[in-house]
Amino acid sequence: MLITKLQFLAMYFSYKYMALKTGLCMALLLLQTGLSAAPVDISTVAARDTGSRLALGWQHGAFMEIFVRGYADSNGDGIGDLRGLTSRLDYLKELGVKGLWLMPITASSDHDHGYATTDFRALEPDYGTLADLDELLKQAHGQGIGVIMDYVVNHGSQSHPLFEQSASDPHSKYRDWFVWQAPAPNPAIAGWDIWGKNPWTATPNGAYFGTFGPHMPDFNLKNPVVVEYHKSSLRFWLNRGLDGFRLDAVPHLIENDAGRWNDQPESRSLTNDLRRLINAYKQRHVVCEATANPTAYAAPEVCGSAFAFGHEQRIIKAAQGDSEAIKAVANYFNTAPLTMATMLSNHDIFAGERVWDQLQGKVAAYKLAAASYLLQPGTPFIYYGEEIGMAGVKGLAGDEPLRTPMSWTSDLSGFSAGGKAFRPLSPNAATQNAQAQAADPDSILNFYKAMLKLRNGLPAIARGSYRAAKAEGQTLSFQRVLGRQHCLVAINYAADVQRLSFEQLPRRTALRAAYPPSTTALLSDAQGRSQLSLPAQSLAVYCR
Ligand SMILES: [Ca+2]
Ligand SMILES: [Ca+2]
Repeated sequence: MLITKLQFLAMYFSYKYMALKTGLCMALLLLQTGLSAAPVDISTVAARDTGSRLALGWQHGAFMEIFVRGYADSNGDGIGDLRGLTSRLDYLKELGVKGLWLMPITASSDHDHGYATTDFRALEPDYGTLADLDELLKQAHGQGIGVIMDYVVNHGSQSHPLFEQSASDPHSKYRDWFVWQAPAPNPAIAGWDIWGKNPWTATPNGAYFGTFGPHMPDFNLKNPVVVEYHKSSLRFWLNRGLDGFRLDAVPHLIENDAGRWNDQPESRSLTNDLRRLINAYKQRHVVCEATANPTAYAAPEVCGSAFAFGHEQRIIKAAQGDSEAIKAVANYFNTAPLTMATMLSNHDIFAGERVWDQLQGKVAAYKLAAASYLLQPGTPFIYYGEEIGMAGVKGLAGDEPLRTPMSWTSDLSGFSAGGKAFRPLSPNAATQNAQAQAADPDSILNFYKAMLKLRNGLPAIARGSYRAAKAEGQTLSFQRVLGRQHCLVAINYAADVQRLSFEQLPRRTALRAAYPPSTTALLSDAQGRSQLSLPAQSLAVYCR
């Protein structure tokens, strides 16, 4: 363990301070040759579950997806960090979230999104120390909030020390940790094509495979030693008290050949192995990114939960009054597992721009989009800043417009003690910032609070069944039932008043208004039917 830390520090400082590079690298070499240890910790880690302080079922509450780099900077260097995040737990608690998903916080070569991992058991130095993580977990658990983090099983960074060894020496003992072939397969003959690209990269020592490009080489997950390494790395974090993982890109874990690279049975089976390892610890949560087949990966015998890709686009269209999309939103949970992880958008541009930009800042539609997924089944994942209507930053490349500093205030003073940031603040920070929104009772932030209060106060909304879904014109209604609790959610997406009718309610019952506050109950008749007029672009929730 000491050796690993020394080696990590040596690598880190050699990166940071070029002048010291030669001397420290020699020290590193001496350590390696003298003790023949791996350049990163690959030792076996046994499970040591210290239990959980979280309430049973905490993972049925809403999560916040957080890009730590963009959340809150505690030391004035312009980069968000773990201490900054810890200082904002009061805000998250008051909002009503029950879980945090941290985008990768492990050491990476990209020094940005973090998906190009260089050490699966070390933190990104810019984010802080393991002691900072322990403190975050302690304080989050004290607030009843669980913390899961991204874990990338499929690939490492091109500058992961073990990949570097496997690349520089075909006889390296780490060669079989990655997917090598010599000579490189000819894509014209072999037929390799992943999203229009050849996944093989030729080098003087053979060609390696990278689903997501040359900078992120795939691990060879047919090698049991590699699988054990990742399992031990998952245990490393679980043993510290982490509450689970968001497993990245799981349909890409294992490839068989050019025609069989996506969502292979072996990938599902390995995903299930990892889920079982995590769920063997008390009160942990796992969610998978499985764009290939989200509902299949949400099955209990695969990942248990997976992001509902596609549903977010339907909700955004429904919020704009598209009646076909409203039908699709109504029908989704008639077949999809109730354990789907839902969202309006995330850190990837393929899942859409910031909601504010997609809805052109139309606040009424924005609130209905939020209500649609926060009141439907599934575990909602709010993307940081979504709850205040943060806009993307125009003119940045790729996914960067979505990954900007949180607009705590109208300027950068809320994000960083130093008043600076690694990326520009959102263009609408003057109005759409947490401070201003908290003070405005009609703000998007206060609407999110109200919706999460419903979720947290009504078990039927958080984890009840889904029934009587009905889309009519530009209106939607559905019912959520758990035990004796029976809730009706009715949404009018239209620009004028609409009369909605309902069936399958409890018979001859007065359902009290849960939202908006009202003293008038909704009465059902002897057949369990009722009617209601809803103002333009509004919603109502009634419960027995
Ligand atoms: Ca910082
Ligand atoms: Ca793979």
